[in-house]
Amino acid sequence: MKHVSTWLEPIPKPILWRDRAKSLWSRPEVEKARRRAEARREPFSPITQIHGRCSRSQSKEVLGWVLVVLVLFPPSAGAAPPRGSRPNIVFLFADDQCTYSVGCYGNRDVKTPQMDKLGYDGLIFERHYNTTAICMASRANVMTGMYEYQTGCNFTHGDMRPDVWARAYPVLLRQAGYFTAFAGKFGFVVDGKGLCEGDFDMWGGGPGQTRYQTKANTSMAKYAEKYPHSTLSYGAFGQEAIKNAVKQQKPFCLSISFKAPHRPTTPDPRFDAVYAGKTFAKPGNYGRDHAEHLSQQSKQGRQYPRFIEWEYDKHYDEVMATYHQQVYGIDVAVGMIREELERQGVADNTVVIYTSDNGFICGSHGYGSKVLPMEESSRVPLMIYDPRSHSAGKHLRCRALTGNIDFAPTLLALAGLEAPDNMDGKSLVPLLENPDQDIRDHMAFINVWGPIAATSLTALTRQWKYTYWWYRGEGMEPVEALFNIEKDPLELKNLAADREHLIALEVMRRKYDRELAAWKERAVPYNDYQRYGILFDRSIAWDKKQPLCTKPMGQRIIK
Ligand SMILES: [Ca+2]
Repeated sequence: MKHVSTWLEPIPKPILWRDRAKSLWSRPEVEKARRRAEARREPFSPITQIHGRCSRSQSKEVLGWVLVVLVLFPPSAGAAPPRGSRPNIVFLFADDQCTYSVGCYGNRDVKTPQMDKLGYDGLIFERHYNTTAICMASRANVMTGMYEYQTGCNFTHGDMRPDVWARAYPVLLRQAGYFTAFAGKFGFVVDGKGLCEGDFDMWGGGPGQTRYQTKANTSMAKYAEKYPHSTLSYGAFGQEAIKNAVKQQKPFCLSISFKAPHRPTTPDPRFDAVYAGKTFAKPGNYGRDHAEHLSQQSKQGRQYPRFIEWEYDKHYDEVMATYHQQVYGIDVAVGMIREELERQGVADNTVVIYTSDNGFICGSHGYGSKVLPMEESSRVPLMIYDPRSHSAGKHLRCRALTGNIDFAPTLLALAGLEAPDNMDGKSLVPLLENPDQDIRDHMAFINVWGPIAATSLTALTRQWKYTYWWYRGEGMEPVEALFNIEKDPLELKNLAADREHLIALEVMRRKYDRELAAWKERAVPYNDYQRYGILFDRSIAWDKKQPLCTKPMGQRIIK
């Protein structure tokens, strides 16, 4: 395979001797000394710190190169502007990207060198979920730190209210002095404000699904000549935003929401060679043979027919090649952004987060698409690199249960701000220091989109996943699903009827009830979030639920 840079416009590189000096600075003994000094909260001087830890010749070599760099690049020319202890934040967000599209999550068939590097530089999260696995609702979760029943925002339910947006992370960070930039699919509108362009210092966002053709995205059109496909145009936007923020000497929060790999499949043709003719290993739960133990309710939505409609059954390799090719484009854009952080001298003070708004089912259990609670749909990649943290560079993985509601509190914590009381999520910053701990016992996964029979609430813990499929009718009866995700991540065995797991079942029922109680207590009184407090209740009889099922769900255009 060709190296990534062969497909890209040449990016200016530092000249060779500067690279050499940088490589000396990154030697393990120098890095170790730097970390020791950091732990003691002392300024780091490589000249004094490495003395006695490297050989005399190594020390002289380092000193020589340091002097050369200092003469030709005096600190005022390329150094990061003073910004106290507040880091910059880069939040990178894919659309419909599952964990098995990323190499560092174990798929050897895919090429994601930049995503892998980000994960290995930082921390890879193994149990990260979107609390709702569909575009609009998930984006509202991320921005506000709240479950869907508090954002009041999803397709078929309604737009976001201005008072909810007023406590979203971009607003709060800008109020705190951050330079804020956004590009890509905003994903929702705020009543009376639309896309909220005026709440950002730099804007490359667009309405609806946005377009794969860069020139069709009005706010991004200036990048179209060089990057006609939108994915790399977002890399270029990110580079410009970083340069602008550095010029203004402000800490910055750059949020980019890529359109890829959302269907309709439209990969950048410059990457056509990456997966041409490739055969992909199918997941261990691929196909309808692995669907018999899943509820009939979960088969009422469009996910079940899409296994065939989207040809996972007959043309798996071709479908996956274009899917992974779109992810490859994002990977290149991630590299463009990280290179710019280095060029501007701010990489050491910038936290980079990479994740997706929902996962994607590509033939697992004979389904396609998203929305449902199954792992391929609800669980997504999450890599966070905070170069100042103890987990950085140690190739660590975190198994704590985390969710998309955690981003807003995390970004605020990074900026030294307290999360408002309305937020349901928790800061992930403690995990960056100690990935072995937990930040919560359980969390909810929500689906109130699609046919009402397929709606459901799920309780998650680090080990277990419990879903109550409440709907009765058309030959269906309410049914429970219990999966041991730690031992059975492919969800091949529903343990709800297994006598050996009665205790686990009962424990998860209680956690489910607690999540539902929170729903009833906190759900907004508008946009149709109240009735699910009754429909999802395990103790309420069907005859009380049935009248609530006749109410139609909204008529919005669904994507
Ligand atoms: Ca999505």
